[in-house]
Amino acid sequence: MKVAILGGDGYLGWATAMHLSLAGHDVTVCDNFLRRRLNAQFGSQPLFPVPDLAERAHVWRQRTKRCIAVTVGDLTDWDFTRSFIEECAPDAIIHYAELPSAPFSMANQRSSALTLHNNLGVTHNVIHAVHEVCPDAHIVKLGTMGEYGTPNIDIEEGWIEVQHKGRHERFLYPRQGGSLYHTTKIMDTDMLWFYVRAWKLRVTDLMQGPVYGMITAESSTEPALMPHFSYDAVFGTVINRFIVQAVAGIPLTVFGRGTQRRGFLNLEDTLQCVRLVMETPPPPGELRICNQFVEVFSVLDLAERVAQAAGERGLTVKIDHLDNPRMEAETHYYNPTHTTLRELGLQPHCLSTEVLTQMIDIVWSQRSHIDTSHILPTIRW
Ligand code: USQ
Repeated sequence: MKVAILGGDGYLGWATAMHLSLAGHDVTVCDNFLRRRLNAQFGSQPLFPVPDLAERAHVWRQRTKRCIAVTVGDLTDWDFTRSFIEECAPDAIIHYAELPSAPFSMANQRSSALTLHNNLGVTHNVIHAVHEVCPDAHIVKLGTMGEYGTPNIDIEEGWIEVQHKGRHERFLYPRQGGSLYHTTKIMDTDMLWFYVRAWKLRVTDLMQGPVYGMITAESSTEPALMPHFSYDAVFGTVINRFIVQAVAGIPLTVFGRGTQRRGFLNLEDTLQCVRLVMETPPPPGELRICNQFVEVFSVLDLAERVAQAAGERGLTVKIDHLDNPRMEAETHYYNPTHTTLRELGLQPHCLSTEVLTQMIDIVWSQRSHIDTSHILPTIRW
C-alpha cells in the first residue's frame, strides 16, 4: 500500500515508518519538526540525540535497500497539505501529527492555543485533502484512551447503545478528557465522525494508552534509527520516565497515591496495531474505533515493577509520592474493553522484568546524557 505517515519524525512516527517499510509498504513521512523546536524551547532534550529525518531515511536505505520518502512541511497549512496528499496519492494516512502532551497543553494560553490550533487544524486539513484528492483513502488517526477519562462504568470501544424511554440509539461513548490535550482528541473524534457521516470517509480512530519502550525489531539498537526517548516532565510518559529516574538514582515520581490506573502498551505493539488496522480498512462511511492497549496497571504497580527490575541490576530505587500536579481521579473504577485489535491478530508483548531490565541497560549506557533538572513536574492543573 502507499502510506503517508503524518508526524513521521516523532516517537511513534519514525518507528511506524520503518515497520511499514519493512512489511513491504511504500512509505512517505511528513513532519515540520515542531516537537523538536518545543524540546529546544523547554531545554528538555530526548535521552539520546536523534538525527534528522533525511539522515534517518538515508541510514534506513543503506541498511535495508528500502526507501522512506521524506517531506518537510506544516500540515496546518492547507495549500501544503493538499499538495502533499496529491503528490503522495496514499491508500492510507497514518495521522500522528499532533502535540501529544497533557502538561504542555496546560502550561499557559500559548501552549494551550498551539495544541488546539495544531491538533484540530491538521485533522481538519487532512479530512478535506482526502475528500478532494483521494476519497477512498483510509485515515488511521491516533486518539487516546484519555478521551474516555475514568467513568464509573465499563468503557466500550468507542460506541455505546443507549436505551431511553423505550427507544434506543448507538452513540459515541461519552468522553471527558483530563487536559486540554485530551480534549483536542475528543474534538478530533467528533469532527471525524461528522465527516464520516457527511462524506462517507473510511476512518479508524485508535484510542491508545501510554506507550513505553525504546527499541523495535527494525531499529534494533542502532542509535540513528531509535525513537526520540523523552523522560522530562512535559513530554515523557510514565514508564519511560521511571526507568530514567531509576538509573539516575532519583526517587520515582509517583503522582499522588499512585492508585490511578491506565492501559499500557509496548512500542512494538503500537506498530502491530497500526499495521493490522491499516491492512484491513473499514468500509466507506464507517468510523471504526479500537481501544489500543495491552495491560492495565496502576502507577504504583509500575513504580514497584521498575524498582524491582532495577534491583536486579544492583540499583536501589526509592519511590516518592508527590502532590499530584494533575486533575485526575486517583481511586476509580477502570474496566475498558479491548478486543478488536486482538481479533485482528495483535500478538501482545507484556511488561516483564526482562523488558524493563533491557530498557534499564540501554538507559544505563546513556546515563551521562540524563539532565535531572527536567524530571520534577512544574506544570499544575
Ligand atoms: N504519572 C505519574 N508520575 C509521572 C508521570 C505520570 O504518576 O512522573 C501518572 C499520571 O498522573 C497519569 C499516568 O501516570 O495518571 C500516565 O501519565 P503519562 O504522563 O504517562 O501519560 P498521559 O499524560 O496520560 O499521556 C500519555 C501520552 C499521550 C497519550 C496518553 C494515553 O503522552 O499522548 O494520549 O498517554 S492516556 O493516558 O491513556 O490518555
